[in-house]
Amino acid sequence: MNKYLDISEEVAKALEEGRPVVALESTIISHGMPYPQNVETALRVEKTIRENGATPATIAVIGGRLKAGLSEKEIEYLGKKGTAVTKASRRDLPVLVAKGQDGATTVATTMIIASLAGIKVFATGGVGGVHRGAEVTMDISADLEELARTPVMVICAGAKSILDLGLTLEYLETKGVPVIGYGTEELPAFYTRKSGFRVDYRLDTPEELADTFKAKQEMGLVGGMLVTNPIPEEYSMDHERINRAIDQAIQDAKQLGIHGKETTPYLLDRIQKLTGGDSLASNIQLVLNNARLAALTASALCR
Ligand code: PSU
Ligand code: MN
Repeated sequence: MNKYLDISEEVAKALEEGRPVVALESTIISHGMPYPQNVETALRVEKTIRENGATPATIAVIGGRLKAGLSEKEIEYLGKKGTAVTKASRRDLPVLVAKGQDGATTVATTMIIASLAGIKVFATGGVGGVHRGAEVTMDISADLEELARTPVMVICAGAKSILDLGLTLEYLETKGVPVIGYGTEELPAFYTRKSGFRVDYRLDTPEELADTFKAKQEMGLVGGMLVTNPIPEEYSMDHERINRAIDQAIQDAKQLGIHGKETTPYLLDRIQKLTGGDSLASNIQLVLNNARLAALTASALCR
């Protein structure tokens, strides 16, 4: 085992016995939602995974240790600290580990640590991507590069239109990352089920997801797979309304000179405020929906 990695007792036991485990990220807790909804959601997500037959492994860096499986206390700690915790992507890990510091893991770093621990399925809300205007800023999330190199299946609700969805799909195609629509031919846009962009393939069952991932791995093709699972109809938002909030948030970010790693957390927070919390309610529901699918898929992979 990697000398910097700590696997919790519960997660280690499940892995040893060949039982399904689902990884969860912690930037969504510290930077993706406000306290206390962030902690409540993180614990509800873990519960949902258990109810669907798998073991949750929330991932973070605590005191310089890579953690696969957090206690309730550790989740509460990260949630309360919020944006005071370092948002940790691939480039941040060396310094955090060497200095013994804390970090909330993004999709990229959660994939790295999940892979070190031997966890193959990871559920979250949204992934990073190519930002609008990236042809000038070059702001492309390290999440995409991680999907190209690290063997973890990431189950998300598609990508928000804070990103350039078309360029994000092009980037993933270049990097050889399969983008799967779960029960849909259309890329879901996080808060809504439709985006106007097509996914590469539609798959309809957890077994099909598991078979596809297995085939990719057994052929020796490096990298992960992105599963986009549309938000349930009853929780999806009105297109016009959410897109107006997103456009406004992007304009505000520009005016304030927000850039780099602050961009995504700023936009998420601004959108939540502009929609009077409705987007947060949708966000929570889509994460629970992804957790359910991830648990079923991890179970299928174990069979
Ligand atoms: N998108 C969301 N919610 C999130 C994030 C993205 O809808 O919480 C977080 C995830 O942790 C993702 C990260 O990995 O933001 C991407 O940040 P960046 O664009 O700086 O790579
Ligand atoms: Mn960025």
